Amino acid sequence: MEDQKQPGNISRVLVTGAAGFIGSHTCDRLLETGKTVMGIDDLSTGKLANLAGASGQDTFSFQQADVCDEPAIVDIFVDFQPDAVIHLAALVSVPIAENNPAENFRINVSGTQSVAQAAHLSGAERIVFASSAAVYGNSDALPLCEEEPVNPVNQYGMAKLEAENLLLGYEESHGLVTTCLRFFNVYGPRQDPSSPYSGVISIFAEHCRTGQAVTVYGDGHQSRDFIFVKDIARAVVASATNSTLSGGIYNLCSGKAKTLLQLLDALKEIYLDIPGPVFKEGRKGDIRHSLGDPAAAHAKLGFSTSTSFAEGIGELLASIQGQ
Ligand code: UD2
Repeated sequence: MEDQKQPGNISRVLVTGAAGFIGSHTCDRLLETGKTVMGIDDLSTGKLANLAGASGQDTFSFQQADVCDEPAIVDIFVDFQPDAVIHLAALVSVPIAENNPAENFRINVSGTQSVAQAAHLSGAERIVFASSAAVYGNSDALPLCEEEPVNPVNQYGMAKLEAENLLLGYEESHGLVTTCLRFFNVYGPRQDPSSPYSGVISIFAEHCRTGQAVTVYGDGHQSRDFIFVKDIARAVVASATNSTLSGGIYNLCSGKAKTLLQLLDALKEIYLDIPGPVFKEGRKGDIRHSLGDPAAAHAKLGFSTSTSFAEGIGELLASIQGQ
């Protein structure tokens, strides 16, 4: 006999981009909270090694699949019957999106369309989407609250905004409760430092560990609101699995900004002999300052960060020691 879904009981969660940096921490967190999890990933940038902890558990399963392959995705979703979907699969690099707009659109917009349709057809109640602070563009109204007008200045931000609207359309048409979480700059263990397009903290940490000079694009005074990946995973899981929460759009941020030069100073306290940075021209599509207001996520999702910057950096550095 087929399992009957019980509204409001979120026990089965499907995660796209499961083998990625944020996806794998999200799977770990879901499993810690007793959920049955299906991870999908096309393994183009994600790694099975990130799922080493999850894979050993009976309540976890994994399928290699591309979110843009809608028939395959629909089959997987309908077969698994998720109560909630967490959509993290994405092209995550601002400069890669800038240089490959069609690929950015294919993955970040069309891929989201496939996932929304599959979530709808499989009868999922809720979907949580990894949106981005990039939708705000270069606003001076810092810290940014969710009511701030959106004005993306790069292809990546435009695609994330399009995907938000697409999902909110599914909520309107089909009642799929939708939470768009606008991630600020996420860092922590498992963020691949080997790509020049990875997050700046991971790249700088790896360069410092191996004694190489870092490259600073621009003058180094640009600032970011950095948030630790396990804090993000906690917020994502709560948004997906707490059926008393209504959907909406929320910033996930720390509410504190650091410039790249301040980040380097923090690393210099740990790696005393690192060579000075090499300065290069600023990246096309780069935002100057990014700082979020975490008040709405706190008030409506009950979320606040629990990892200080020093603790987060410490955990990241411990994870890359001896690699
Ligand atoms: C990050 C996210 C993006 C999106 C956005 C939200 C990553 C990889 N990107 O984009 O997905 O959520 O935040 O606004 O997590 N930089 C250097 N040297 C380096 C690498 C970077 O100077 O070796 C600079 C870069 O030019 C930028 C800043 O560091 O000014 C941050 O770059 P990033 O790629 O870590 O993140 P961002 O803000 O472009």
